[in-house]
Amino acid sequence: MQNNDDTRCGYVAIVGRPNVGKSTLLNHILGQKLSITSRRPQTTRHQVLGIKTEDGIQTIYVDTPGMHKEQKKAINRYMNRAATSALTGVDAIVFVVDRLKWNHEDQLVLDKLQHASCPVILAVNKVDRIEDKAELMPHLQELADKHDFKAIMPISAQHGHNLKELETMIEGMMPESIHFYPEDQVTDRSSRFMAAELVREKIMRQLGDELPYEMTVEIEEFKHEMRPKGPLLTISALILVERQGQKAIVIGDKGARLKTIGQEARKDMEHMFDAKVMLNLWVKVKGGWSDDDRALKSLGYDYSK
Ligand SMILES: Nc1nc2c(ncn2[C@@H]2O[C@H](COP(=O)(O)OP(=O)(O)OP(=O)(O)O)[C@@H](O)[C@H]2O)c(=O)[nH]1
Ligand SMILES: [Mg+2]
Repeated sequence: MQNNDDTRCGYVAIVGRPNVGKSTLLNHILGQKLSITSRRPQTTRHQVLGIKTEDGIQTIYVDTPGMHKEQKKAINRYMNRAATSALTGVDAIVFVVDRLKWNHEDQLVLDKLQHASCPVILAVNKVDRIEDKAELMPHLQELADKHDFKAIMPISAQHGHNLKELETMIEGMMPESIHFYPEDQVTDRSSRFMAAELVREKIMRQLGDELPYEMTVEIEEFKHEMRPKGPLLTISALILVERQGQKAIVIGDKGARLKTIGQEARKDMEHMFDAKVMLNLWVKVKGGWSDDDRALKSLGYDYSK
């Protein structure tokens, strides 16, 4: 921890509806993969901190689940709550939207932001995919009329467009303060959490449209050993689904899909943990977990966080 009067430190919430590119933005700013991403909405389920300390400024980014209207299940209520709770106690908010598409869920997020007591930057993401650039300017003007944004910035989280400018603006908003985290810490999440998320990401990416949203991953074993050739991690993960049919989908023909999921997750884990990884995956049916508060809690969906 630093104790210098010149240091600055603060929190920045990254919010928006599902699939607009919030986690991609966090990862790009941090320069490493901390939060999982996929082309499916509702990929992020928990708050994930990304901590960046540079030139005496510590910026603590809070990635959040996409806010959405559908609240039928306990897990959806959990996700919306995890997103909304990030709006309080932060020094800045980055509200991410997808190009020129403004829908009722963007409006839902904006309604929540009206109560925020800190400045809001609107980041119009995925501009790399706008074909007719002439459409952008009038749209930005329309967005400007919706709220008193501190700034409206067209960005591409994936290609890095305008991200330096965005970061500089955010850093300028961080208050004078001692640093809350050691300089080399990049997240608040445990290695077990990261391992579970990487498996979930590969499932989200592999399963495309037949994807069971009703799927979660629990780490049962996470063992670290020193071997003559270097460190070895043995990780056993349980993939929980709601129904038998979903189990068959995750496993795939003769186990082919589960094998690919395992290979891809292991590759990312070896990179993340800088160790050899032995990954064991199992799939189990546990009906009703996604709408059961107690089951959610035991699976790490903790409302107090
Ligand atoms: N072309 C393009 N695609 C992007 C950009 N940013 C994100 N994406 C893609 O958009 C999809 C969603 O990105 P995520 O970062 O997972 O979105 P999210 O807002 O975190 O989504 P949830 O966690 O579900 O709320 C992924 O396929 C990304 O690769 C961008 O700047 N340009
Ligand atoms: Mg996300």
